[in-house]
Amino acid sequence: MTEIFKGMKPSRRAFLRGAAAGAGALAVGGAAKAQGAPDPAITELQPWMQGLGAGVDAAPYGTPSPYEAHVVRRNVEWLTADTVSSVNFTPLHELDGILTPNGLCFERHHAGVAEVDPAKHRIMINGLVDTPLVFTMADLMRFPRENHVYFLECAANSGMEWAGAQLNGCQFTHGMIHNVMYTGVPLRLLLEEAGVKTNGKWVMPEGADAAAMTRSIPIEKAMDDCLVAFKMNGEMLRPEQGYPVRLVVPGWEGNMWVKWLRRIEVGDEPWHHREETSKYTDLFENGKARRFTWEMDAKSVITSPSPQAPILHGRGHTVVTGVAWSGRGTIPRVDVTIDGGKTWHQARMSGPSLEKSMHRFYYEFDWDGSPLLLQSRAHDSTGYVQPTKNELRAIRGENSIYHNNGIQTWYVNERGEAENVEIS
Ligand SMILES: Nc1nc2c(c(=O)[nH]1)N[C@H]1C(S)=C(S)[C@@H](COP(=O)(O)O)O[C@H]1N2
Ligand SMILES: [Mo]
Repeated sequence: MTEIFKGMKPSRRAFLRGAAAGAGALAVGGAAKAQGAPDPAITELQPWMQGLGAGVDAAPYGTPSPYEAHVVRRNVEWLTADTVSSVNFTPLHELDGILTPNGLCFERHHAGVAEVDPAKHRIMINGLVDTPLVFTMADLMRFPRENHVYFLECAANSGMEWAGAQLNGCQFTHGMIHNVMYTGVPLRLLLEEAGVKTNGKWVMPEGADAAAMTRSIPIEKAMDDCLVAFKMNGEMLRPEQGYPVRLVVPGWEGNMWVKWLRRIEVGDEPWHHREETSKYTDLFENGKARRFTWEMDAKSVITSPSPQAPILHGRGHTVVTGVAWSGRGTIPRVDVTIDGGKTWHQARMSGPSLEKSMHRFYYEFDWDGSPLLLQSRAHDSTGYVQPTKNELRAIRGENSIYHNNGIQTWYVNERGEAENVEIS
């Protein structure tokens, strides 16, 4: 045993011993097994040790190991009557760190994925500007560009949970989010090139897809941190994410991040289009609707353990992990509870802490095998604390679809299986 763990820190050695001792009949890794029957994973030559592997020409564009074939975007059947105007979900329970791999970013389209030829794509700036301009992709790439990591969350993320605990998995309850490094040109530079007239107070980005997605964005935001982005995680945008160019509206609801961006109109008032009147507004109990709710409030979710990621190792040292984000800044702190909120523990934040980006947290504890009620609670850099679902309902009533940032609860039973529940 000392041989195996040579070089490891004492604290780690201690908990592994503790786990082996406490687990009784449960198999808890090599240390316990080393005394029993030989482990064929050690004693036998595996096929991959006995022959040459694939050459460097086997996969000019790499894909994950076949053993990772379950790590995919998924639909919710009753939300996907029509796959063209639809949504799928990021497998958050399989991911770690803060970046979402390009092939796993959830998709939301109102008229399917437009297949745009970049050579025939133009970006127009018109309306209340001194000089209306048209850019090719090559023109766009001659402007100074910037790199930023931002989350994009659909305002409808967790929308199905307003009525109570419904979907079994954080992929489905929270997977309308991705977190990507964008390369793009600040929208401000393009607007300055065209020259915004003094009465230009709003901009309206428009998509080149059949939905011709349009939203009204105040000029202050357009001039602040919006990007006209063409790359994600280093490579050109995926068609699903708006190839060859999309608008990035940091911290604000995903609907405003117009994909396949073809035009930006400058105006003196908002346009009141479909996506900011009948959709993406919050209807209150008294029949009034809250409009222009652009910012995404601080939110978090435990990604493992969770319904799709049960505890398989039995009692003992257990890693709880999840993500938190805020449209208003960074996440200095996340609290985790394993007993439904009776006691809270400050989680360990890990990795970069970036504005309007996902943050990764961990909480490690010794599981005694009794049922758990797992929750996480985000604090953002403005001092805001993530509310409970009932706190939200008390203010917003029962009509809401969008902007559900309430605390999520997973019930974990003695076998380590997790389920979506609510506690009052
Ligand atoms: N042109 C266009 N832009 C669009 C959409 C669309 O259907 N067409 N959907 C919007 C919505 S509702 C969301 S949540 C995000 C989703 O971005 P994603 O597909 O990269 O996840 O794109 C937004 N931009
Ligand atoms: Mo959305």
